[in-house]
Amino acid sequence: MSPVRIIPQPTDLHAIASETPFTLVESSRILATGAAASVGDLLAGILRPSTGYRLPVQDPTDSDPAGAADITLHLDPADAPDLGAEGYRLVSAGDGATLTAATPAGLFYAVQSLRQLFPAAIERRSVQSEAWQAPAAVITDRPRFTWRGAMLDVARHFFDPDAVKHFIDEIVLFKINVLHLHLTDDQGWRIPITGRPELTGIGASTEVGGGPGGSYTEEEYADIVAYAAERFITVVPEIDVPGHTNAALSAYADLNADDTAREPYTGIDVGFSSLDVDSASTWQFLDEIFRSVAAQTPGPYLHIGGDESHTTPPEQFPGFIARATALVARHGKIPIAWHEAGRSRDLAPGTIGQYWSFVEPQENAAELATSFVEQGGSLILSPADVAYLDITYDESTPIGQAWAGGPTSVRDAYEWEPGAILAGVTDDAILGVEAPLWTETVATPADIDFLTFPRLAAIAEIAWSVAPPAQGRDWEHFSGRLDSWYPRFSALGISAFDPSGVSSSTLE
Ligand code: TNX
Repeated sequence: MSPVRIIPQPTDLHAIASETPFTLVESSRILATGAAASVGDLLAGILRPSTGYRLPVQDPTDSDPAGAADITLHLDPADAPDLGAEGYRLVSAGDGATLTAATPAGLFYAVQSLRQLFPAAIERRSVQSEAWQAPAAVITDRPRFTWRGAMLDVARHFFDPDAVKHFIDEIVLFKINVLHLHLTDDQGWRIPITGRPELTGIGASTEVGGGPGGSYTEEEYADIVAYAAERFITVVPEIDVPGHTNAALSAYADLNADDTAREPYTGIDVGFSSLDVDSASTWQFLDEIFRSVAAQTPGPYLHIGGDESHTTPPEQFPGFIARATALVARHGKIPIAWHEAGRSRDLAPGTIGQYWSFVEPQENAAELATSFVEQGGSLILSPADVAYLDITYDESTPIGQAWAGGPTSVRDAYEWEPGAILAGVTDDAILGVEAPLWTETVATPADIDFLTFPRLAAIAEIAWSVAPPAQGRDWEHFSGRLDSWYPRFSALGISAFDPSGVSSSTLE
């Protein structure tokens, strides 16, 4: 029986080598009721294709008592003090497997750990002949941070709803709970807005390199959001303003100070576009946009970008941000902005900052990020030199960008500490961690997989697992667990970057 290796590392894990493993068999059942039953259905959806077993999801109160081959999902709000809103307990042994949590989200994370206890072939989508054993273990686990994010830029290259759902299926494996969608940029506008058809007309007509672009319909966006929510992922829509707006400026002439529509843009430069921040048309436009995006998005957040607005008059930028965050708040959402927006000292209350400078803050980034905390907000940390998924891994990486102190190895992505970046900003002001995938060089789902994995596994461990001891994270321990993940990536059909060639060995 292989040792217990889970990513992200659980808070407390005891493998019991002397105990009989849990074994899933033809007659196994999933026992769950109420809200636990929908998590049970998701678990059944993972286990049925490879085992070929029926695995009925049954209500334990009107079924035979749990047997040695059954998996029980137990929801008990009384566990909240111990397990928190997202924690869980998992016991796997010869007399059965039991997953316990105070919330359905906690049960869902227990499921993500349980699937890693089975042989990698459990992830295949066709029937395999395997002994479906999970080693005997007791796990008690809860996350360090409540924000464990991944960002997908669907503006530079458009990714259709199936590709986004596929990405969701992949990121939940590592207990990610936020999907930030970068929906608008110079190269394309991807979300429909009532009364503004040209945003998803001219504005969506292209992408980097001149491909066809595209956009979601309202139904498709709603479907992505619902698919994410069923998997305990909050979708955070980003409408990047006042810079990164060429697509909008190409769609509506009156957004430009000279009343002339811009040409659609298919290059990869940043920082050249800006809304005309003082015009009535701009504020009418933003009111319609934020109203519509807020109405289409059930989650509490709306990201307004605010990065790299190099052609916005610097003296007008802080006032723009103050007004834009207030407008988002008026439409009922919590504003989020990249750290440059900390130039405003008049942010809407509770505005969240997203830090994207380096682990060693560059220029005045530390001051700008800290401004959010001084104004009562919190921070999401996405240090570009370790957490940007679009940076190359090494000199041989066929896609990706090379700035941000790159290349960024898997080890670089793993060995950093969120609490050590900004002086005075510790866990109470840090909402969490997010890994952005910008897609200037990323055109296909396979490209997404290659740059995202395995680095997202490293970032997810930083977001989930408890603060490391003073001597730092244990890279050897992580990389051992990661090596054992390659058969799983392969069973899942994820072509992850594999620096040490483990995927072609027989390692299990
Ligand atoms: C910077 S970091 C950007 C993006 C680019 C990315 C490329 C930030 C908030 N903006 O517009 O896509 O670099 O790595």
